[in-house]
Amino acid sequence: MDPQPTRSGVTAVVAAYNEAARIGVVLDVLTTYDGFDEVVVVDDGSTDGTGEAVSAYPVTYLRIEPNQGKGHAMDVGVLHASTDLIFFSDADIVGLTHEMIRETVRPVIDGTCEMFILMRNRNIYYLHMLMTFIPLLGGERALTKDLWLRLPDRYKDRFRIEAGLNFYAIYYGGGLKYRVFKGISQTVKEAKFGFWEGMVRRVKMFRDVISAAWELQRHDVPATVEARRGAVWRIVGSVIGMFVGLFVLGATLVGPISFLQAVFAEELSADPNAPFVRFLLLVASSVSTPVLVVIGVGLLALNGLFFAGALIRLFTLGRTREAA
Ligand SMILES: Nc1nc2c(ncn2[C@@H]2O[C@H](COP(=O)(O)OP(=O)(O)OP(=O)(O)O)[C@@H](O)[C@H]2O)c(=O)[nH]1
Ligand SMILES: [Mg+2]
Repeated sequence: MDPQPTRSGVTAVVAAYNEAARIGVVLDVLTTYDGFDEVVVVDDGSTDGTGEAVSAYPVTYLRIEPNQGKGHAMDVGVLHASTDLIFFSDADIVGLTHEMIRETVRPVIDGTCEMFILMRNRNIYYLHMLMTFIPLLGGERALTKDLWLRLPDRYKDRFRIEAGLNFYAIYYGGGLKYRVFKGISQTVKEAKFGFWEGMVRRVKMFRDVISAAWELQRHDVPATVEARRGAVWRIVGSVIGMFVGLFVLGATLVGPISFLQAVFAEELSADPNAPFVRFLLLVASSVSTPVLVVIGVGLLALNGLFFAGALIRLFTLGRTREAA
């Protein structure tokens, strides 16, 4: 693979909705960081004086009216930016440091990945393995403007944005990386808006994330990945098929009835009339041994062929992808 060109210039973009009480803490850090060409605040129809809170800082202030959601506000900020790189930050975090920003931006500047996500520490993350199953939805992240422009507009909507970015960085970009940082926290919706309104907003956020993930899986998985998943399923299916074939052949060797009695001994001792075992015994007693041999060999041979075919497909798909 060709080495990635070094990317230049970083714009910090902060989407804010009613963050007058919290955005100052974030701007104190962003506006004193020496690696940003510009800090842009996109005020998305706030009604709490967010604009006045921002006016004390050397930032570019853009206002949208009325409120249109986080993804759209981020889009307005990115389209304003004239740099190759963007650093996003939520407006409600506490504990962000220059060192964290530097560590987040550096891998994207030097081309190690196309997006780097700064994950806030949560207690459950101590189980490192868990991170595989946790969606990386943190608002603090560095990425290329190119990646942003590659992402279809339907994902630049409200809280669909982070799921969309992650997916496109992995499947249509230079990959994503993340790190969990300690010492950074945020104000949750329930504290900002009151319990019930906060909960309603949280449910809407989940809805956005889930609908985006669903749509991404249905419409945006690249054809080669889709084909690879299909091949993996065929491999799983054919291995099960071969096991069934072996099971049937094993039955003919020992004698079908005594084979079933040995395999299901536990079930039969618990309930001599276990319906499923009774059914199998009935089938076994009515099928002759040569027929069982033909079925067993047939299952083994057919599934062996499926298995080999799927394996070859998987292998050739892998090669196509590497060459591309
Ligand atoms: N522009 C814009 N920004 C928004 C909107 N809603 C939230 N934000 C901003 O997006 C950031 C994250 O929003 P939060 O509501 O805190 O979402 P979260 O941090 O994922 O979820 P919580 O766990 O509740 O904090 C904050 O900086 C908000 O100000 C919106 O409608 N428009
Ligand atoms: Mg928050």
